Amino acid sequence: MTTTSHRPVRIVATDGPGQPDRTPALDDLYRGFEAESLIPLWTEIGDLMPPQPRSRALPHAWRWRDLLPLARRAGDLVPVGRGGERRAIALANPGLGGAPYATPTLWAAIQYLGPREDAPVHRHTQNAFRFVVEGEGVWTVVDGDPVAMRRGDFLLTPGWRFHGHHNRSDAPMAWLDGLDIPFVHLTESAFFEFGPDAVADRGTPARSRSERLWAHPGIAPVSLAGRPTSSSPIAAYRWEFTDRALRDQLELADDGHPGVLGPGHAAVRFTNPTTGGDVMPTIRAEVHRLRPGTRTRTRREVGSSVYQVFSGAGSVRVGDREWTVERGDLFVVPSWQPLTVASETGVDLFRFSDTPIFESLHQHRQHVGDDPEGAGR
Ligand code: GTQ
Ligand code: FE2
Repeated sequence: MTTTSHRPVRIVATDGPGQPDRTPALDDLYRGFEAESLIPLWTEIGDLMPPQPRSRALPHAWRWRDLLPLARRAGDLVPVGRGGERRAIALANPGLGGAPYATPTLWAAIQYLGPREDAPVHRHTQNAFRFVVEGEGVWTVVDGDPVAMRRGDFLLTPGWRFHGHHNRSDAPMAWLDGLDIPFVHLTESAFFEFGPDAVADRGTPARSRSERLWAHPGIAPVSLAGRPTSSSPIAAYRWEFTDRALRDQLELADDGHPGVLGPGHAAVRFTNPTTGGDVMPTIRAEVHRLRPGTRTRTRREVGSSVYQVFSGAGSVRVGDREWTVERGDLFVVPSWQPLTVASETGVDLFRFSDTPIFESLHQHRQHVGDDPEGAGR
C-alpha cells in the first residue's frame, strides 16, 4: 500500500466466470499488457468492485495491561527528543501488512512521557487528538496554549497547529493518541514542520485559554460567533461534562424521553461548536455508556473505528472475533464488520472513527440490526 518502487505489472488471471479460456495467444496478450504497464479490468473486478466493503484490516484487540509495561520499558530505553519527536507506539493492525496503522485510515498509539520530560514542538497537516484513560500531570501546548490532560479528557490538536507536550509531575503518564496519519499518507497530502527548539511554554493552568473562550455550553464569544471553523476551537472536552451528559441522557430515558440509542445505551459525540459537526474534518469521536445488563443491536458501518474501554468491562463481538475487554483495552472495527457490545456490569467506551470522510463524500452507509448478508443499507 505504501510502496513507491517500480514493481513490474503482473496480471494474475484466474479461470473464474467471465474469464476467457487460457490459450497461448491469451498469455501472449497478457505479457503484452504487462510490458506496456496495462491491466485489464476483467481480471481485477472481483477485488476492485466487491458487493460490499471487504476490509484488509482485521478485527483485533490490544490489552492495556500488555501495552503499558512495554511503554514503560520504552520510557527507560528510548529518549524523547528532536527527530523521533514522540515516544508513541502505534497499534499495527495485523491485516495491514506491517504498516503502523490501526485501520486503513486511522493511527492509534500509546504515548508515554516520563517524569519532567518534554516532547518537542512541531506541526503537521495530520489531525490529532489525545484521550486520557488514566493519569495526569502532562500539559499539551497547542499554538502556545497549555492544556492540562487528566483522566477522561478528550483533547484536540487539529492539523497545522504547533504542539509539544510537557510532563510537570514526578510520575510518568501514558495516553491514547488518535490521528488520520494513514489517510493523509494514502492521499499524499502530508506536510510537517519542526517548531522552535526551545521547549513550549511550560505554563500549567488548570484551564486553557481555548476553554475559557469556548467551553461554555451553547455560548460563543460575540467576536467569533457565526463563523464556522473547520475544526473545533475547544482544545479540551473535560470528563466532568461528558460524564454528566451521559448520566442525564440515561436518566431522561428512564423518564420516558427519547434520546438514547437503545435500552440502556447512551452515547454522546464531541462536536465543533461553530458548526455542530464533528470536531475535525476526518475524525469523529464519541463516548458510549452501557448500563449493566445491556446488549447493543448489531451495527455495521462504512469506515473504521477504534474503541478504548474507559471504565467497566464488557464483551465485544466484531465480525467473527469475540473478546472480553476491560479498562484501557482497545479494539478495532474494520469497515462493514458487524459490531455488538454487551456488558453485565456496565461499561464506558471511547470511540473514534473516520466517518466524517465518508459522510463528506456521500459514501457513508450503515445498517443496524441482524443482517447476516450485511447487504442492507
Ligand atoms: O503527539 O504530536 O502518536 O505527531 C503520532 C504523531 C503523536 C504527537 C503520535 C504525532 C504525535
Ligand atoms: Fe504531532
